[in-house]
Amino acid sequence: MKKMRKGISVIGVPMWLGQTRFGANLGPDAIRAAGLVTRLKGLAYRVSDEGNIAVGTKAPYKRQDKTLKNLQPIVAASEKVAAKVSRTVAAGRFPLILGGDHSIAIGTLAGISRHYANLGVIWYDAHGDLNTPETTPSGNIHGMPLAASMGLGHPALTGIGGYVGKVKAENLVMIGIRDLDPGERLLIAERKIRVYTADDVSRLGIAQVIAETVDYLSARCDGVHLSFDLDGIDPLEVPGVGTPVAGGISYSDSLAALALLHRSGIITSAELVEVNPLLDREDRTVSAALALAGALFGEVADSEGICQPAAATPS
Ligand code: 6HN
Ligand code: MN
Ligand code: MN
Ligand code: MN
Repeated sequence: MKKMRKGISVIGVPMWLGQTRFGANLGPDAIRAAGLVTRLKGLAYRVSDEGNIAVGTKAPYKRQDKTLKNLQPIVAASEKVAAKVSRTVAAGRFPLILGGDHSIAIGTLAGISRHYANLGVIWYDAHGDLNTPETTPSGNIHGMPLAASMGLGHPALTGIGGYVGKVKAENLVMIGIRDLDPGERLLIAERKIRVYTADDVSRLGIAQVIAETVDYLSARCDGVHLSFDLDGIDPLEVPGVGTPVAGGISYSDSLAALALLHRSGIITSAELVEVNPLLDREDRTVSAALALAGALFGEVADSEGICQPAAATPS
């Protein structure tokens, strides 16, 4: 299992066409403006801000497939994201991708998985994002990235990066889930995907859920990507997301989850998605994204770590 690396590349993907609310495109720059790079540098990482990937920003096209909205600009952006992320991994750096809506995960996983035989994925989200054009209730592609990455859905999406099948069902752990469409439930049951719902987290405690996840993935995977959708957290605490679902994992448990993942050393890439600054005038969501990134890289320490807050797992 590769360890967390010292060089971090921050890559913004200002995509909002995977859903319908303008503003998710402002996520990357809002998180930067709040001080992300300085904060990570303060933890003794070498950080390079790679800027934003140029993505389509046109308002949704009028005449288009109602089950695959804005397919063309999303495909074009995903190829660019995949290429950029792949170069980052090849250079031995940790890719930290800032969204943008969750459709960007199609590109990030395409760029990352080619470097691993068995990429593990932690999908922290209220939703499954396992829809296909056949099962989608909305036509929004941000509800499809995990299915596409497993090879299910439109060929233009499943084939991003020039290969099909980035994530195997048995290498996936979903955490925070509380809103699934019927087709998604079926898929989870059929493929026996490991799921911890928000209720499971309340019942078991976040420490146990993360401990089980780390044990499970470290036994079978050669790298682990964390795909963190901010709507996994309770929207009463983190309201700036486009598709909020009541309940969810608390903000403090979410920080603890990422601190525990840091400790585990298993995370080799990560993305923070669905931050929409326009839906949160108090900027709590942007602050949360910043604190979550800090926790993932060792900022939030338990009492043992107070004297060595910057102690990162050596690369
Ligand atoms: N996300 N399951 C719903 C859909 O439209 O397919 C919601 C998807 C939300 C996706 O939050 O990344
Ligand atoms: Mn999502
Ligand atoms: Mn692979
Ligand atoms: Mn979600």
